[in-house]
Amino acid sequence: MTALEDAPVPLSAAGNPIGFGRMHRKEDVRFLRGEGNYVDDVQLPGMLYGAILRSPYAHARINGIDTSAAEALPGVKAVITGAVLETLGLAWMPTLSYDTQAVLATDKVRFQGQEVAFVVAESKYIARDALELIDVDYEPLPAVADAKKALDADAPVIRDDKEGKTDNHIYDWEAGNKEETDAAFANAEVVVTEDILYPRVHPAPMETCGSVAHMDPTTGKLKLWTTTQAPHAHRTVYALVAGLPEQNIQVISPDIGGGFGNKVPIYPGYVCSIVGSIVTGKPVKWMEDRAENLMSTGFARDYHMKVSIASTREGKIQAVKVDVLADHGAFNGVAQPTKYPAGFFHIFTGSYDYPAAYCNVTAVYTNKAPGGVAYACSFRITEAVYAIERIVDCLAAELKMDSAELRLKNLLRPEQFPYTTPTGWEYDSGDYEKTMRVAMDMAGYDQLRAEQAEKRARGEYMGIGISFFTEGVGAGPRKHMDILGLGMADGCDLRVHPTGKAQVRLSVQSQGQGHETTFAQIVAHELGIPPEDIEVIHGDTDNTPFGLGTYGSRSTPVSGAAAALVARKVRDKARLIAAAALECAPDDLEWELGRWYVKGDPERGRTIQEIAMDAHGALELPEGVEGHLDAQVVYNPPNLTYPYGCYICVVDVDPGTGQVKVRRFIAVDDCGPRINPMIVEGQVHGGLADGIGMALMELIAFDDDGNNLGGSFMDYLLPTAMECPDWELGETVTPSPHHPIGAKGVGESATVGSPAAVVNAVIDAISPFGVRHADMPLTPANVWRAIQGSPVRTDMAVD
Ligand code: MCN
Ligand code: CUN
Repeated sequence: MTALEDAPVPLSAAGNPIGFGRMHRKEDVRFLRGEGNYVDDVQLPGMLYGAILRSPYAHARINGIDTSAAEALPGVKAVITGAVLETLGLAWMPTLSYDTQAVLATDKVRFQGQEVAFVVAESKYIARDALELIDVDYEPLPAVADAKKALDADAPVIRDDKEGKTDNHIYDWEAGNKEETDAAFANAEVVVTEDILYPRVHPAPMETCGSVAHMDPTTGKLKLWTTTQAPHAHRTVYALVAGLPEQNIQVISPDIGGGFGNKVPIYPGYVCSIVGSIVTGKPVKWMEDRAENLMSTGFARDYHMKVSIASTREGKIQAVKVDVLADHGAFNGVAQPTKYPAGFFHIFTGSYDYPAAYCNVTAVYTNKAPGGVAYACSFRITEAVYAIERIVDCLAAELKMDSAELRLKNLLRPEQFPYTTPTGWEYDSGDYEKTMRVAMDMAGYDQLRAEQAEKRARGEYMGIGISFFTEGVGAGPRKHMDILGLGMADGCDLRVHPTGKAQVRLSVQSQGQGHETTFAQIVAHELGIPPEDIEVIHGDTDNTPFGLGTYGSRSTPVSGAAAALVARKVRDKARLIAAAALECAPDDLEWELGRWYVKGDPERGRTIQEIAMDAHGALELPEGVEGHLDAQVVYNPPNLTYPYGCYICVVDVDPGTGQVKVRRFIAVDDCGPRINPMIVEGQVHGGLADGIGMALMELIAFDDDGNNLGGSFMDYLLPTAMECPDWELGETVTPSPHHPIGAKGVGESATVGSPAAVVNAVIDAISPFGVRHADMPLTPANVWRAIQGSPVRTDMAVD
């Protein structure tokens, strides 16, 4: 491993920064050699294979299920239906949320791809063959895939399993101050309103979801290798919902090939693999294929937003309101750990200074797969950022004002922090204008506008789009968040071995974010032990302290704080031991990276490695100091952290074909101090690609009968290097005041912030055709339609 040149801290013998700085990822040694250990790599003696029979209909009554032919197929060990689950007391899904969902459908199927039966067989091929032999007597029912139509009086009632339910309405919820907002709108000089859709998209991680369950019939211990971002939360939820004894459940999430939120929820397949193992007494592996992943696991967004903004003629924003119709699919199975039904949507007021805001959200059931949140989302902040950044551009168009000027006029000022938003959130720190100026300088904003004007005169359509976003990450203070009553706090254990090498145990779980490297760097930064001497252990409930997992970019804000604090606790203990060894008072000692030394006599000191040996050795330890060099903490975050950034996108649009070329993308992020700038840049690169994908091509589309039109990567388009420019990244550093190392999360920033920049750029490019807004995805056909004055279509994926 070699360090990169600009490491700002002392380097270890291996060339790694002892602390924060660029360092190649420790985990890449195995990933680059193809030696990662994913769930599908788990092989156990006598293992059987499961496959799920899924509904071909979006809505149909089940009049009967005949499994006899499948059971008779040689090699089939069990065929499990909802009726079988009932006898085991495992019929209901732990949805991590407010709804009930059968693991396997019994009365009706309510979305295409819903789980109906589970086959366990000697091979995955036999299991798949057996699915075809299961005879389900379906009686197709009218389906509704459109959120607005789902509220019509004559719409088919999807959730007739809920007693007394006669419509598809789920909830109404509101936040902010309606009276003040209405008053601001009534008195405003300028009001702009736009219908803005954030369409249904999917996280589409590289590794699909799956699990290997082994319920040992002799010990009663369940080992579950599974694609989860939250191993401890899953374990407790299995215990709570299925009544399995928690001490007998071990959840292991080994290497995970990407999560992006897709691996927060519990899926029926996980439960089926457990049941398969209980029934057969053997380990059972279930891995979904790509089509199953795209059609039935947690999708994201599907928010229909009517957004209004009020301002003075000079462009001072006075109020914003958003009226949302939220399509939750057939079950309100949104795996989002906030206490609010619409998640953190009410952080929708963005980065601007205005007094009044109000949102109301109505959620509906449709005959579509459940989910709605996941995909680098911070639980609906994505939708909120998109809404506000789009409507600010619409206001700029109405005022005929430059969109950068309008933003600069309204950004929160540094002296306003900590800032309480009109909907009650406390932003921790920020210097927004500085970040925006850095981005504008990098972009050469004025030259770009001059180039655009010149090109327009020649009939060429270039667009410049800005997005200034504020994220809220680091779930979270208990007042805002829980999972089925579990509060948000992360444990962290640190052990320094006699030879001065260390192990740090985390409750969070990496799916590609590089935790094995960055958490070693945090401990290195606090203790001076080289990062290559620190092993990071995670993803195994038997070997790590309790905590609620990785999502909402919470690992750095919460577990990162825990890691820093546990290292400081070890450092404090080391001081007492060093004082004993040096025969002085602890107060006489001073710390420098990796060493306690005597004030005024720097030659006399003990390195952390020497202290580790003393702690385990024959040294007479001072009164009250136990042996060994280790510590534990549980970190209870006092607030979210609020990273932010300014993104500028430059596109060229061909008005004849509607083709969009993203020519440049400037991204300036402020996530406080960067533990590993290279990893942060990697996170931003990925998120920017996500943003281009969502803005220009990604869509889970349905026809009127609820048929999913995007079951493969031929129709669900993902961006590749071909669609991405060379990213131009910048940074500003504004520490979080309440975090021990000032760091804010960044894993979702670019996904949250970038779609608006791309869409704003495309709309800016085609604004001469009178276009003020067009919905994502801005495929060539949709851009062309917008130019022709026709609405975009979101009922077709590839178009
Ligand atoms: N980091 C840093 N300095 C900071 C902030 C973060 O060096 N100031 C580093 C962290 O130490 C960590 C990485 O950046 O190695 C991301 O940290 P953080 O922002 O805390 O996010 P999490 O580790 O909690 O990751 C979750 C976040 C989410 S919620 C989604 S969704 C997403 C994302 O991360 N999914 C990803 N990025 C992903 N990246 C990959 N490769 N795969 C996914 O599934
Ligand atoms: Cu919402 S996607 Mo990330 O929080 O796992």
